[in-house]
Amino acid sequence: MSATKVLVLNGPNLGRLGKREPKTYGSTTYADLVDRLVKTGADLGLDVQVRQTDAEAEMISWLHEAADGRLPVVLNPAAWSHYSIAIADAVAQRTADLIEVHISNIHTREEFRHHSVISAYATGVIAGLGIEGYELALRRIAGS
Ligand code: CA2
Repeated sequence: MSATKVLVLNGPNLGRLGKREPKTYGSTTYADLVDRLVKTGADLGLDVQVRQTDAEAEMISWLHEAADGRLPVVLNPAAWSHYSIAIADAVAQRTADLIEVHISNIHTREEFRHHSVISAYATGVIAGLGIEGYELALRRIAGS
């Protein structure tokens, strides 16, 4: 049987992981995150594709691709979490599990980060567990 394809989609500024703000986002670089998630996915029998964009239109096209292909998604919408109805509308079209992940605990940070407009349309939400949150999301997808 072929491996289940999963998209791990990352929003704006997450390509800067490991380069700035290690106290908030850890010291793992984006390249290391990609390697780790591809390896974790392979161990779980998943074909994981990790992508990052700073462009909202590109993220929406990836969410459409997932919806049309019935692909599960792990999504860190980054700052879009807090205001993008366009991303929320694209997530609402999902046809498979979509788990929202935040590296930091958005609920202990500035007030404007406490609410995610995406969460109502996600299967579940993981926040504050660092990059392990992505791996837990993949485990959940592998088991479902
Ligand atoms: O905790 C998360 O994963 C966030 O989604 C990250 C977003 C932030 O806007 C959300 O409130 C919470 C920001 C991503 C910025 O990532 C950086 C990583 C390293 C250095 C600078 C920014």
